Order: sequence, then C-alpha cells, then structure tokens
Amino acid sequence: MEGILPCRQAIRGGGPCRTLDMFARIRTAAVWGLFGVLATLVGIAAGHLVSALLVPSSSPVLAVGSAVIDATPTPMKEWAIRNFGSKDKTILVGSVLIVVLLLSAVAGLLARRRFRNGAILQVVLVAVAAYAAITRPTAGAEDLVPSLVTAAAGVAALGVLARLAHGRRTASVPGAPTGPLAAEDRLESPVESPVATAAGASRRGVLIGAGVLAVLAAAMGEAGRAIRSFRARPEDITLPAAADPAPALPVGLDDKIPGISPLKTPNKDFYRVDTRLDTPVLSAADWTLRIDGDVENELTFTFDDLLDMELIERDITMTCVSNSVGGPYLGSATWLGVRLTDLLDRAKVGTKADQILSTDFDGMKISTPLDLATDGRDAMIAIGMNGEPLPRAHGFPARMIVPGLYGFISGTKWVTRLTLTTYAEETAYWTDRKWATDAPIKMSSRIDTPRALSQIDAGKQFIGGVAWAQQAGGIAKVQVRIDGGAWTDATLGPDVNNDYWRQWYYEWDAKPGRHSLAVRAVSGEGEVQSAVRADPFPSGSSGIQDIFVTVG
Ligand SMILES: Nc1nc2c(c(=O)[nH]1)N[C@H]1C(S)=C(S)[C@@H](COP(=O)(O)O)O[C@H]1N2
Ligand SMILES: [Mo]
Repeated sequence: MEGILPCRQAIRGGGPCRTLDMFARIRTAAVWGLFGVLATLVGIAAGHLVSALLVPSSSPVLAVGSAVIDATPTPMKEWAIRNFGSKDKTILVGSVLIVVLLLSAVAGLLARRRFRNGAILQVVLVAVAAYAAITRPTAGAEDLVPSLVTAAAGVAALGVLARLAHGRRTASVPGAPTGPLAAEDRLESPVESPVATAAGASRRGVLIGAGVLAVLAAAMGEAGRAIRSFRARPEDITLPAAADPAPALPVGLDDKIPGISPLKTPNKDFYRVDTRLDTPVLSAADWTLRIDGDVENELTFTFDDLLDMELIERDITMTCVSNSVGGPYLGSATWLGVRLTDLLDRAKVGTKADQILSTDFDGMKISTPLDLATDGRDAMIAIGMNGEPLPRAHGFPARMIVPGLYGFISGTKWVTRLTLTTYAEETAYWTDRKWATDAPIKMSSRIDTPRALSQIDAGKQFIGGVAWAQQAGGIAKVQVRIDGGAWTDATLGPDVNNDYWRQWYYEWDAKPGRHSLAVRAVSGEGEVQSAVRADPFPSGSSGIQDIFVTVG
C-alpha cells in the first residue's frame, strides 16, 4: 500500500520518513474529504434555497427523505415510530445527510487525483435526489430545477476548492498547469499535502476560500429556512359560524387533576402523523376538491363553495393506528366542515363503489370504506379546527375527518380529490403496505398522571387520564387496578359525546414503595377493554396500560 512505500520526496526537516509520510497522507485525505463535504453542503443549501422559492417539496434532501419513507418496509417504520417516536423524521433526515456527506467526502478524495471523478460522484448523488424528486406522483419538470442547482453549485464549490489547493501547490512548481481540469491527468505524489506543504500565502487562500464557501452555505441555508417559514405563514381567513354548531364544551377536569390531558387539545399540541418531511403550503384560493369515479355527476368544489354549504361543527377525538397502548398519538378537537354525505349526494354515488379513495395535493392516497363513512356518523370535509382555519400541519385548507376510524383510513389532510371506486380496483398508500382496510378505532384508555416510572409523594394522589370508545356507545366506566388487585371504578369527567374521549380520575392513598397502576375502559355497550396485547400493525394496538411508580 501507498502508506508503507518509501519516501519519494525529500522531506523537509528530516525525521522518520514513513511516519511523516503517513501523517501527511492522512492529513491530506482529511482536507480533501472536508472539501467534498463542504462542496456538498454548498450544493444542498443552494438547492434548498431554490426549492424554497419554487417547489418546496422538491428540495433534494426532502425528496430523498420522502423516497426513503415510502420505501421503508412497514415493520421498520413501526420500529422507528416505536423507538424514536415523533423524532423519527429528524433521525431519518439526519441519517440520509450522514450517508450523503460520507459519500461527499469520498467525492472530495477522488477529486484530489482527478477532479472529474469527484465531480462525477457528486453528480451521481444529486441524480439520485433528482430521480426521487421527479418520480413523486405530482412532480413536474420544475421539480428538477433544485437538483440541477444543487449539482451545479456543488461541483462549482468543489472546483473552487480544488483550484485553490492545486493552484497553491502548482504555484510552487513554476510552469506546472493549474486548476482542477489541468490537474486531472497528473498522478500526484500522495505525500504532497496541500496544507502541510503550503507556502503561507496560498494556504491562507485555501482557508479563506473554504471559509467563504461555509459562510455562503450557511447564508443560503438560513435564507431558505426564512423563505419557507414566510411562505408557510397562516392565511388570513375568517370562517363563518356553523349552521349546525356543537354544544358548548363542558368544563373538564383540566384544573382539578394536574397533569391530565385537557378536555380539548390545543391545536399547537395536537399530534401530527403523516408521511411528509415538510409542511405543505396550499392556498385556499387555488384549492379545489374534485369528486369523481363511480358518480353520476363529476364535481369540483372550491373553498368558497364549501363556505356556502351548510357547515357542521363536531367534537371528535382522533387517533393514529400507530398509537401503542398508553401512547401519545391521540387528540380531541372541535372540527368545522361540510358533511361528507352532502358532497357525495350532490355527486350521486353509483352502485359499484365500496371505497372512497381520497388523494392529497401531492398524490398521496388514503382509502376509506364507503359504507362506514356514510352510515350516519359525522364524517366531514373539515376546514376548521378549534375555532380556527385548519393549521397547515393538520391539512389546510381542507381534510377529511371520519369519527371512529383511525386517521390512516380516514383523515386525509390537504385533500383535493375523492374518487368513488372499489378496493378491487384501486389501492392506497397504507393498504399497499399491508395495513388493514377496515380499521375502527379500538376502545382504549390511558394514564396521563402520574407518569410511568415517576416518583411521587406518599398520601393523597390523583391517578388520571383519558379513555375513548368511539362508535361503541362511548365510555360508560373507567376502572383502575392497583398492584394487581381488584378493578375499581374511577370517577368520570363530563360526557361530551360518544365520538369524544372522556377524562377520568381516581383518588389514591399512596403508601411508600413501588406500585403498579393499570387502567381499562368499559364502553356504553358494556364491552370491556381487551387485555389481549396487539401491536399497532395492522389494525391498531390493544392491551391494558400497566405502569410502575415509586411512592415516597
Ligand atoms: N395527506 C395525508 N393525510 C394524512 C396522512 C398523511 O400521511 N398524508 N396521515 C394520516 C394519519 S396516519 C393520521 S393518524 C392523521 C393524523 O392527523 P393529524 O396529523 O392532524 O393528527 O392524518 C392522516 N392524514
Ligand atoms: Mo395514523
């Protein structure tokens, strides 16, 4: 290997030649690796900035991340959600970035010997991103632009760094060709470290060049972020009052039981689950909802059309199928919208359809059983959440809400199309990944306070939380079991409606020591929450939450 070859160069300053040789070699490699990383960061920042201006979801990093999400097998997704929770996406993007930066370091190393090879690797990396961006269901030619910019900026930055490094070196070898292209065909001595052997002035040149590029990357990254957040500011829309309003929400146990979930979940605290890495920015004025497929009249509704229809307001608890027993993916809000059946009645659904295939603005598809969505429950196309327009993260300008069904078969955010079709004919995102097609929310209950594994004082303590049994007669009872003893009735909070969770609490005389606390719900139909453990996949978790706390 090169590292143990005898010195081919006179080493200034003497010393054991091989050690110096190795040392210089490693340093050279590190410098060129960093050049590669820096060049890629410049490219990514430029691409991200341009995509912020043009098509935010086509940012090369996001496009690759989204492609990875879509390609991740269901068990791995489940594993990631279980182990990383809502940080799963940060970790995903972080991992993608690490892989990209490692390969970029390789590109830097390649560029040292032959600039063209490094540039080719950079372009290959960006081509993967371009492919991911262009194959999104609704992608157009403009989605290629950020990738092209990324490639151009990355290659240019690497070129600048290579030129500075080689130029500096060749400056000390009068008459040698300069610049990355000229350097291409020369096999340089691996000993020659651009930094180690630099004459003071040119070494400074490399450092200044790298510093300028780093500042440039940071500035473009920050500009992209600022533009994105400016474009994502909420639209100034005043929603009309509902023709069919929800009754005033009763006073819950919020103030009585510290640590309990508030009866209504504030929008900013509402869980968010979707396949996106960005927050889509749609405009209400441009938005339309198309109804097609097995219908007599294909129709298109604008946002204003919806405002002109009869608006209903309903208190509904939503849950994600990925929520494990005792988990956080659950929230309760007041939704304002148009009855789904009012829309479907205008379109006149045919006799063949058994599913509503809803599509979001980006082509993401969710399937809902037609019979359940139209069985008299308050399914709606919602435009308001807790007295405000939908937040962008929750589907602005419009989404579907179907009480009693998990979000993945009913809660389509940023919805733009409802196609009446059959399960035999058309499949959707999660059903393609083997999740259930028919998934009613399973009755469950959760202990909010005390927290699992926490330490609390002895004496009078409240155990409290929420329980839900949508479409099964609501919650009739919640029972608590301490240290494996008998199930004892807890006190219930106010009854909002059967589609809404119910708060509960139990006053406990806590004695010092370690204790187990369990909870279960009983529905209005007399059904007792199942103790059979099931994972979220494929149709929702079941089992009893049983936690440990230490008293004293
Ligand atoms: N367009 C779109 N809608 C979507 C999803 C998605 O990935 N894309 N995720 C669904 C899932 S799995 C759930 S649980 C709910 C969550 O809605 P929330 O984020 O408003 O709580 O949205 C549903 N709607
Ligand atoms: Mo979900």
